[in-house]
Parts: sequence; C-alpha cells; structure tokens
Amino acid sequence: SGIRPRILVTRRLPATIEARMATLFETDVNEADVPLTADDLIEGLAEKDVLVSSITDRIDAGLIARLPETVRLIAQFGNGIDNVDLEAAWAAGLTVTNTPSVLTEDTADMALALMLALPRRLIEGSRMLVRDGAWAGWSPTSMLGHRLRGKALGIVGMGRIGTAVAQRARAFGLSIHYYSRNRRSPQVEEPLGATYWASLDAMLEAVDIVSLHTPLTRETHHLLSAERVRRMKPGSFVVNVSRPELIDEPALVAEIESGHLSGAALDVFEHRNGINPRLLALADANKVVMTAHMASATLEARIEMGEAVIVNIRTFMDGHQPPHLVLPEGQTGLARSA
Ligand code: 8YV
Repeated sequence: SGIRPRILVTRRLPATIEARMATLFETDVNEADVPLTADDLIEGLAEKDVLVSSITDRIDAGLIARLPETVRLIAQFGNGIDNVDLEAAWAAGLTVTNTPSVLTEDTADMALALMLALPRRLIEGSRMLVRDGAWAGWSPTSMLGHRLRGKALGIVGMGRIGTAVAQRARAFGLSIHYYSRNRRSPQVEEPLGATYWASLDAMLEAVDIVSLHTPLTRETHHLLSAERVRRMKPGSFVVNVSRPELIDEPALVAEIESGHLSGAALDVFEHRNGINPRLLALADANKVVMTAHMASATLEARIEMGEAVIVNIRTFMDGHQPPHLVLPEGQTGLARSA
C-alpha cells in the first residue's frame, strides 16, 4: 500500500534501526526511553497503526480494551512476550509478532558465561583485584573454584535457546539432560548426547546445574517452586537468562542461604519493588552472580531484532501474514482481520 504505517516505538532502538523506521514509517519514538505509563501509551497511540513494544510495556487486557481502533498490530521488540496478554489481544482482533531466532546465540553465550562465572569465581576474582586491592599474588591454594567438565547440566525448555546452550555446554564437557514440553527428535538428542527426563522433579534431583530456557506463561510461573528448589541436588546451582517469575525467588534465596544450593547465576531477577536485599547480600558474598538483563544485549542482536520488527510491520501492513506471528496457546489462526 502507498500509505505509510504510523507507528509508536516505546523505547529507544539502535540509531540505524530508528533511522530506517523513520524512512519507512510515520515514526514516533518515546525519546525519554523510560517505560510509558498506561495513559501515556494510550495517548501516544492515537491515530497509530502499530505499537512497537518492549518487555517493559505491560499490555494487559485493561490496556488492550482502551487501545485506539486504528491500532492493529503489536510488534514486540524481543523474543519473550509475557508482557502481552495474548488471549486478550487475539480476542480483540490484534495481531502480535515478536523477534525470535536472532537473539538465540547471544543469549546462549550469556548462559554459558554465567555458568562459568559462578564456579570459576570470575566476578569475585576481578572484584578482589580491582575494587578491594586485596591480591597478594599467586598462591597454589588461592581462588580455587570448581571444575565444570564432568558435571550434569539440566536444561529446562529445549527450544532454540536451550538447544544452543546444550551445544555450547557439550563442548565444555558437561553431560546434557533436559526437560521440555515436547521430547526432541533423535536428530536433536543424539549429537548432544542429551538425556530426556519426563519428570522435572526427577531431573532436578539428578543434575548439578539447572538452566532455564522456557517462556513465562501461566503454566511456567514459579515452575521452580519452593518445593522443587528444595528438591534440587545439594551443592547444585541455578542459571536464569529467561524470566524471574519462573522461580520462587524467596525460596531460592533461602536454599542458598542455608547452604543447600551452592548459588545462582541470574541475568533476570524480581525488581518491581527493588531487588531483594537478601539476594544482593548473597551476591556480595559471591554466592550469587547477577547481570542486568543483558543476555541478548549485543549491538548485533539489537539491530537484527529491529530488522525483524520492520519485516513484521511491512508484511502485515501489506496484507500478508508476518513471519513471526505469536498466537495464544491453542490457537492456530487469527481471530479476525481487523
Ligand atoms: C530484551 C528479552 O531485552 O527478548 C527477550 O525476551 O528478554 C530481551 O531480548 C527484551 O525482551 C526487549 O523487549
């Protein structure tokens, strides 16, 4: 169509992406780059066709009910889509897209970085040297960590990212175990030497490291419940580059404090009301390694995510099915074309 789509972008994107959007679309960017309130979002969407959302936008049923009628597409800049009520969007005839695949490898890299950082005391060593100025030089017994090779890794969610983590972990000599909604084919399992567990509980008792790679849904909320955290193998640890709500965080904190678990390496953690001070204390004591939700934060990934958003918008506005359509569980097609 000859009409330029009118879009609202809720967060700043890489300059090349913003520039390209501006040439293709009537583009409004939230220059302040802080999450918009619901009222500001609704106001900013007046006369817009497309909402380019991010994880910091809460697009719940209440907000969807208030959307201007012109809005027909929610094009999420990101893979995870738990900030959008997919059922409400679907019922309202809205199309939802995301940007999978382009951030798989970078996110998997970060999972491995975190997996290494905790047992090899990476952050602790750097901090001792640089911040505390406490290094007395090499000694045979200083800064001893634990070997990763030979340990058992339990991957929860063997999708794109879980599989990319398994490939890397295999090269580090970890044995691969996984729990997933669907068992993967022998073509996926065999090169990884991966063991499938039909029971998450049973896997948690058997592995040394648990790494989460499942989307946040109603079903996966607190998948690592207090009971399951207590079930984990003594001395094991958790890696999370997915979503904080997958874990009962206070229960995780308690099990690290008690010494049952050796720690956690977290790119994501609850922070709605500030970060749990007990978690920060554990990080200060080097039992926990924390990074700032940056598993997919490479310039390359962000640019490719932006390109995927652009393709989703263009195909949709041209009347075709966008490549990265997201549907609610159980739905296979669009509710109606708006
Ligand atoms: C982004 C992410 O930081 O894609 C995801 O699920 O967590 C990250 O890539 C965020 O989603 C941007 O909206």
